[in-house]
Amino acid sequence: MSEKRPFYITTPIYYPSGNPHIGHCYSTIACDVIARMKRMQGYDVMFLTGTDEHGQKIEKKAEELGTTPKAYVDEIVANFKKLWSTLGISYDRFIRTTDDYHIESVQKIFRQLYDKGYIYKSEYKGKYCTPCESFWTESQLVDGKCPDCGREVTDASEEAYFFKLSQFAPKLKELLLDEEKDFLNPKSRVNEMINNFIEPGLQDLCVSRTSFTWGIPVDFDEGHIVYVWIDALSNYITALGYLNDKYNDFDKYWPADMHVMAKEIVRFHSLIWPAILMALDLPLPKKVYGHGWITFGEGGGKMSKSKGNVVDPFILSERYGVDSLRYHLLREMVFGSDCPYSNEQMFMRYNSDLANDLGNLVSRTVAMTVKYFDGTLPAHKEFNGSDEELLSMADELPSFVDETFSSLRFSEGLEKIFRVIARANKYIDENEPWILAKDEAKKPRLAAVLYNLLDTVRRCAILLTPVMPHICPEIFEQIGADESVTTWDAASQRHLLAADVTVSKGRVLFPRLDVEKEIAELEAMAAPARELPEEPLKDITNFDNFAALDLRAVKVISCEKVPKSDKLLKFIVDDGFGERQVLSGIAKYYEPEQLVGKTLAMIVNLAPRKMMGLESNGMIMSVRDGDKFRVVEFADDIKAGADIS
Ligand code: ME8
Repeated sequence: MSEKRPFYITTPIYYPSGNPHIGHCYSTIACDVIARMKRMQGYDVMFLTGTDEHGQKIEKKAEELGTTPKAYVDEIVANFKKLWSTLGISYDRFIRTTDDYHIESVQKIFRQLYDKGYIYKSEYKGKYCTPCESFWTESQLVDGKCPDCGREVTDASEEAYFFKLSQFAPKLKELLLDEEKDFLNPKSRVNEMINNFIEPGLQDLCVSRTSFTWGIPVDFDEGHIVYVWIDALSNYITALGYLNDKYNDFDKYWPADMHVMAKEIVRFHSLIWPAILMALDLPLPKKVYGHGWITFGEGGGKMSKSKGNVVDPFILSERYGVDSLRYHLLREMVFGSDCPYSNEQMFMRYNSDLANDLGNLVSRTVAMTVKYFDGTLPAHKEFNGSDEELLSMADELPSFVDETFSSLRFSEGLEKIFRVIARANKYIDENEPWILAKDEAKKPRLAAVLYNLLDTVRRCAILLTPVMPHICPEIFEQIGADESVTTWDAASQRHLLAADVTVSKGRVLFPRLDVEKEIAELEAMAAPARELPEEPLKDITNFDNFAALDLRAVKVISCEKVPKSDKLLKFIVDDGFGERQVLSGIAKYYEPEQLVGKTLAMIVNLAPRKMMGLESNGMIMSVRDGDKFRVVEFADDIKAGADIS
């Protein structure tokens, strides 16, 4: 038996500096589709994803929230995993850069690079963008700001280790221009890398920091932390067991077949990463793909957590189906370009492609098979030349889908599948089964028409399985296709369904959406949730209860702390009729002098109570402000004793 060929595909490892959003979903779904397709094609797939958990940004965020970096990331990583499970992401391995085995390997990698003379110690002076964890030279800044995200950069100067990136410039240029290797796609990124980074002269890269601690320590020089990108990029090999005992798959899966990411981090994957691998004497990944951004809102720009314009993938997949969301993202995004995200566009696409074309084709075909043949087609069928166009269109699909999906050109591949689906719908109208059904002599022709339709659905659904892994099995069930005829190879062959296939009616796969209604509902959900007061509303009472309370404005004559109590203040107030003593538990929020002379609200007819041995005659009213209380006060010209109603 021949060994399965290995196939190794990776997503970027995401920063858990905020919860995952639609942008992260795109890269991850894209990789999932390729991984699923390759598995169907018989490859032994390793699909890796994970989280990039070190660095100053995470350290700061945790500090702001008063927690530890690890506790902070643990929670967000759990959300990433939950989302991947919701979206049916079939990753084989999930790496966290805080995993012990990864830390151990990175320390060894750093030491190897140092021992081999590719890392040296010097002083770093330059600009640093904290959100991007990137160092920049003055000349790389755009209007004095970070060229990636446009934010402020800060001066940084410290003793640091440097990686001799400059030395690799000629080899990197050769790699990028090697047409046969076709290392980086789309090609526009090749020019970008050469013109923006290699031609101006690659600088050596600062690869350690001493100004924060949340990272992997350089194990031979205390106080130095490995630069987060060296830590992060190494994940692609540490996750296979490179320089650790956790896994033992390095020889099997390395070099990676594909690293997938968006354009802003292509620089790290097509320059720094290959240079590190060259320095380590390791083979280079075969392909690097830098797709565009899903953008959101009028200004465009990469949708990110920091801009707050996030569409919730949990809500979308729950309301419209995971497979619809997967389909939409892949169908809309043209590889290499940015793609604005719009719910409206998603609903239109859903209605036209999924509900009208695919859903309708399946339900009409199954319904007619049930209606005209009680669900089981007769063996005797009459095919004719007019069937050829539909069948040959389907013949062309598998190789085209393989080629386009494998190079992240999902929209092209999907468009072609849906052209066949549209052609099949037209084939129904051309053949008018409802007319054929009226004439017993035409039943063999009717059977052939329905069989061609069912078999075309089968072939399309096979190719759609990686994109819609939840719905396609339902389609197979409805059209009576068993496992033996739904393999990837089976998509290339005509007429594999049993000649006497039996269909079974199922649920409506894609119920039509009322676009306006859905948009309104999503908008309502997006409105910020109202923060409810801590105290729930009390039961209704009658007017007499209210009228029984005597509420008055009172003037504070004196105020002092009650000895041995950190809560109580003792007031002497004028209630308009005379002076009285009252206590109030607001000592934590006011210095006594602040309150003298103020006009406050008070319930004056409560029965006297004793607190800390002192009598309190009434209750000063205060209002909750978060976890504090503030007195209810009036303007000075309100007279003592004025009643409140
Ligand atoms: O850069 N459109 O992590 P990150 C499309 N930790 N893709 C998007 C996107 C959008 N609007 N937003 C995010 C990092 N992505 C590093 C990576 S790898 C060794 C280290 C996807 O959380 C896209 O793949 O900022 C992008 O490159 C990645 O998330 C950035 O994720």
